Formats: sequence, structure tokens, C-alpha cells
Amino acid sequence: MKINEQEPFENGANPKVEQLGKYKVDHNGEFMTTNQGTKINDDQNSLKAGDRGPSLLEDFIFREKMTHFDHERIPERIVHARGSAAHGEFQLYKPMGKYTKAKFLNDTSIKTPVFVRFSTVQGSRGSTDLARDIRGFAVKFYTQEGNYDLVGNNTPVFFIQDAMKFPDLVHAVKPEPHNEIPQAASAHDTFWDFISLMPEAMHNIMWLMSDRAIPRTLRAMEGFGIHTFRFINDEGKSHFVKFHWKPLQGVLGLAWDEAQRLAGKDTDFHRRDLWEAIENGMYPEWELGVQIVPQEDEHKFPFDLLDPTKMIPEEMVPVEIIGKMTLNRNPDNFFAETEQVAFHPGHVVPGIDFTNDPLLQGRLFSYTDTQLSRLGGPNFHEIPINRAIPDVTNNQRDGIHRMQIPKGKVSYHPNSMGQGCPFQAMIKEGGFASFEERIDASKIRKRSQSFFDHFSQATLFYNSMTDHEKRHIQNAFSFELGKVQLVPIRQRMVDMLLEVDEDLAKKVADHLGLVPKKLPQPITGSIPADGNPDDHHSLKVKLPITEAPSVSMANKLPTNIKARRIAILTADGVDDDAFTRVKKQLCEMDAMVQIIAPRHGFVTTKSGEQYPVDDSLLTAASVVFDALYVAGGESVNTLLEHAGALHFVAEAYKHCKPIGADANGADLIKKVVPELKDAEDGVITNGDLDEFIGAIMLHRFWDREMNPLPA
Ligand code: HDD
Repeated sequence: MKINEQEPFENGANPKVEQLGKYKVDHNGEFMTTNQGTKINDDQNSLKAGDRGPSLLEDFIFREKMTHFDHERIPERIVHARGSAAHGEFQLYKPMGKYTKAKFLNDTSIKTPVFVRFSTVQGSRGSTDLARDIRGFAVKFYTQEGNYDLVGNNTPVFFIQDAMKFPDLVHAVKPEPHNEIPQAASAHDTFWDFISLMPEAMHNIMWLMSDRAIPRTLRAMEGFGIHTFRFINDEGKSHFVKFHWKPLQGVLGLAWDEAQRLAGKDTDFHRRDLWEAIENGMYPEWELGVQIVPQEDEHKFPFDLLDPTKMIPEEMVPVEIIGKMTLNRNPDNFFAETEQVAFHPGHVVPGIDFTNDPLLQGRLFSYTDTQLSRLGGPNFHEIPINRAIPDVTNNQRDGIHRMQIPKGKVSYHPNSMGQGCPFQAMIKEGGFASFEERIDASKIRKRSQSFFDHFSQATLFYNSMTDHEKRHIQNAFSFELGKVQLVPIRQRMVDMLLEVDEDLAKKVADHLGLVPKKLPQPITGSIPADGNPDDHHSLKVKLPITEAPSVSMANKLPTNIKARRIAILTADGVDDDAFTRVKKQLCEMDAMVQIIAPRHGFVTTKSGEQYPVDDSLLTAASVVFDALYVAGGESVNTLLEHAGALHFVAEAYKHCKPIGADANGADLIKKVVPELKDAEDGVITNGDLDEFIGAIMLHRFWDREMNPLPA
């Protein structure tokens, strides 16, 4: 066993790294053994009666190897099966003692180890990263007081209001059960059938149809805890809190056509991107923000804080930035860490507590339950990645795969034979005590009337979009509903859109050859058998704001080009100065620069210098990159004749990416875009690198979509 050498903390005090180190193995220089430690002499041939004879049951080496192999797989997660994870640390900027007693939110000197898993929701473990889908954003904080899991998504709201509907939602969105089609896509009948009958989903659907659901990279996504939680301070006072993760890399999306092409060119693109950024030392960072609402303000909003389909717009309650998370180490083993990690919104520490959000309450049951079948029993907390930092001491015993060896006779409490150990901890000793909320109510299956505004925030979201963001939402609905086979489902959806925005409904309906109609009220599907339809009319509340600029990605562009992927397209004969200048400047700004040439090996500059090629025009694709630079000189003559180079430029242009070139390089761009305007936004043909870098920060020049190339 070996302690991990990659030590991310200066003072060397990362307790999680040390703990994981105890379980790591390195086979370097070791003999091969069976699982019982017996050295193996022949790992090539099974034991047989004669060299052409039957195999023998006696062969314990073969049997052990094969049995283990036969059981290598575990059930994938029912949702969020496809994921990628990384280790890191969280450091607080300012103590939050006024609101919470959680130690890791009070001491700015502590670096709390974290493990973060990003995921898609719909697809299987091996599905594409590039699906239009919500992304999971699950953070496990290994605090001194035990594990705290913030199990969020990259949207601030959810599809449904009550956990009772979660199995229905998942059954509807997953591949259809008769033929297991489609994989990693919501564009199919059962999903939209369900959604068209569930008006409460409309707000999250707007986020799903926006570019938030096709992130350019996992590093450029916001994260949200979604539910309203509670902070509890030392005096036992409660404040409501919503959690936000704000990426320092900006918030960036893909073009939909690009996402679909990228799914083929590099289906692991998001996983690879996260991995490479960390391997290259370009650690992604997120700031943690909180929106705090005093207990007494619970009913001051025109929506219910317990309703997970509603956000608190930042324009109404500002987000206070309180700390920073840095992801700085890739896992050593995908299965042991990323696959076996078990998150749970119910893993909390003193100072953080729940509210009565009915979605959250249901989650508190589901997550442990799912691990029992996924990880095979109740001891999954002993798997290294799931272990808490403090010692786990209680009277729980036995079960499949138990690792602890508890000594003594006593496994009950109270006891005298074990001197009363393990002790209960008083609140002042750090014992968790649930917030004492006064409840005076009848037992009833009912939803609060305050949950019945399903459209105001969907409209607010749409109103807050820029023109290109609106266009992308219209196109996304048109695409998704265009894939739906049953016309009545399409019709119900465009009718639903009429409640959100008339122009949106008309544009989508037009694409589908339909006319949106006023919805009958109430919408069927979400009403209990004996429910009074009059109780189920969607209410529309008046929000104090008509736009929330904070939800628009256009307002969240990065201020640097760190870890952005830039292709320098070139060939033999490239001008030395043009080539080295651009490469040097981009690398100095921490961009991930790759040299793409017609073939692998080296490019030889005009003066005879040789530079290694990172990828060839055959194996590379423009969709992998954020920007493209064509370095000039004689190399351009080769590129002008190369179909792959022309396609590379055309695709980058079509996907609205920044393109830079010097005078010769511009010839290539002009050949692809014959009607290139002199000063077209995002196409810099004068070799001005500062202008090119400025364009990379702007990410995309979406106006080009208005005059698309037929690429
Ligand atoms: Fe969930 C996994 C996020 C509602 C039941 N969920 C899971 C993961 C994330 C979320 C990020 C993957 C964790 C990982 O990487 O291992 N889920 C959410 C959010 C929700 C939400 C942000 C709403 C605010 N989930 C939700 C409900 C239920 C579940 C209402 C059931 C009542 N979720 C599960 C699950 C999963 C899961 C079936 C599958 C694998 C797992 O838990 O560990 O139990």
C-alpha cells in the first residue's frame, strides 16, 4: 500500500487524501498472486487433463479469476448513470457563524476536501456526454464533523413538486421500455406526453430547452442546490438558504448542431475535457454563493419557498459569495471512486437542516435505498470514497461486506458493560439536533395552493433571454417536439407554451404545422381521482420583476481564456513568426492549444524549424475546439487544397466560433465564407492577437446563425 504522492495542499494536511492513500495499491515490482495471496506460476493456461484434454474443476486459479470477472459490474444508477468526477478542496472566504454553526462554514483556515461528480440524467453509463439534458452537480464535503453532500443540478429548479411523481418522471424520460430507444435524449413521445400533462414542469423545461442543457464544458456550468434548506446557528436560530455554485470559467453553451456532431466525434468530450484540464494544472474553480432569507420572511414572496419548481431570482435576494471550490486531482480509479461514490441530500452536518419541500423530503428516503441495491448492502459508507473523516462509532453491526471489526460484547445503548459508550453527544459537543419546527396540521394528501403558479417563472426566464437565447429555445422545442410522433402530444405542448409566451408558442407551432390553442383548465393528469378540479387551476402570480438578467448565460461570459481549447490550423511552410507568436501568447494565457495539420508527425516552418503536430485533420474535429487560428505563410496553399481543412473552417464558422488568421490565413477563410464581411464579428483576419483573444472571451458570435453556411 502506498500513500498518494499527489498532495494538493501546501501544508500536507488533507485528511481525505491520507485516508484514501491507505487503500491504494501499486502492483509495480510485485509478483502476481491469487486473492488468497498465493503466487501464480501460469496465468496463460487453464489446468487440463492432457494438453488437448478437458479442463479440470480443480483449477482454483482459473475459477477464482473467472468468478471475479463474472461479477465485475454493479447496477448503474437509475438516473445520473453517466458521470465524471474529480477531487478538490473548498475554502471559505468569510465566517458564516451568524447563520450556521457548521464548522467548515466558520473557519476560513480549513481546506475541506471535496469529491464532485457531474452527470447527465437520462442516458446509461456509456452514453454520450453531449445529450441535451440537465447536468447533475453533486459535491461531497469531507468535513471534520462528517460528510455533507450538496446534491444539486445545473438548473435552479426541478421538474416536479412532489417526490411521489419522481418514478413517473423518470419512467417517462428514460428510453421507451418496449425497444429501449432513444438513448440519452428527451426527444420522444413518452417524455413529452408526461410533460404536456404536468404544467408544474414548465419552468424547468424552459431551462432544459435553453443552452444550459448543452454545456460547452462541465467546467463552465453553474450549480444549484435547488431546494430551500435551513442554516442553523449556535443559538438554534434558523435562516432559509439556497446554494449556488458560480464557475470562474464563465457559463458557456454549445450550438445544438455542434453538440450532435460532437457526440459522434468525441462522445466522452466532457469527461475528457475535465480530466485534461486537471491533468494540465488548469484547475476549474467555482465560488459558493448563498441566498439567505430570514425565517420571518418565509411568506413574503409571491411563490412558495418550499416549491422546488421556483427559484428566488437573484434580483430579489442577492447571492452572497462565501467561498471557493477548486478541483485539482483526478480520481485514481473510475470504478472505486466515481462509480462507487454514494451521494445523499440527507448527509448533513450540524448547522444545516431541511425544510418541508416535499421533493426534498422524498429524496431523503430514496438515496440510501438506491445504494442498497446499487452497492449491495448497508455498509457502503465503508467504501473508501464514501468514508467520513471522523471515526464512525455506533452500534450498527454486521451486514454484507462489513469492514470494521468492533471489539467487545456491547452493541446496544444504553449499556453499563461498555461504560455507556459510544456516548450520545450534547448539542454543545457537536451532536446533531433537528430544528424544532412547530407543526399544527391534519394528515392529508394535498398540495398547497401556493404551489399552483406554474407559468410566471417560466415566462420570467424566457423574458430574460437575449435574442439568440430565445431563438435557441424556439429551435430546441421545435426539434424535440418534431421528434414526437403523436400529434396530440405536440398540440398539448404548444398549447402549454401559449401560457408562457405567445410568440414562442406561435414559432414552435409554426414549425410543427399547428396553431396553439388556449388550454382547457385545469390541465388533466395532475389531479387526484377525487380532487376538485376547481382547486387545480394554474394561478398566475405577479412577480415584482419582469426580467432576471442573472439567468441569461449571455451575462456570464468568462474574463480569461484559461483552459479554452484553441486549434492552430497549419501545414509545412508556415511562416515562423506568425506561428510562434500566436502559440506563445495563447499558451501564456493558459489556453489549451493544439497544432492541427494534414498529417501527424511534425510541421516544418519556412525556416526549417520542426514542431510536433497534436492531431491530424483526419482525427481532429473543429467541434472539439473553442476557437480556430489559421497561421499563414506557404502552408495556406496546402490547406486551400485540403478538403478536411475547408470543412474544419466551415464548421467552426457555422458554429459561430471565433476565427483568427493573418493575411495569408485569411485566404482560407474567404474561400470557405465567400461573402465574408470586412469586419465580421468574431472573424479576425488582420493577425491582431489581442482582438482574437477578446473574441475568444466572447465565446460565440451567434448572429452568424442568421446567414448559415450550408455546412
Ligand atoms: Fe436525484 C441521483 C440530483 C431529485 C432520486 N440525483 C442523483 C444525482 C444527482 C441528483 C446529481 C447523482 C449523484 C451522483 O453523482 O451519484 N435529484 C437531484 C436533484 C433533484 C433530485 C438536484 C431535485 C432537486 N432524485 C430526486 C428525487 C428522487 C431522486 C425527487 C427520488 C425521490 N437521485 C435519486 C436516486 C439517485 C439520484 C434514484 C440515483 C443514483 C443515486 O441516487 O445515488 O436515488
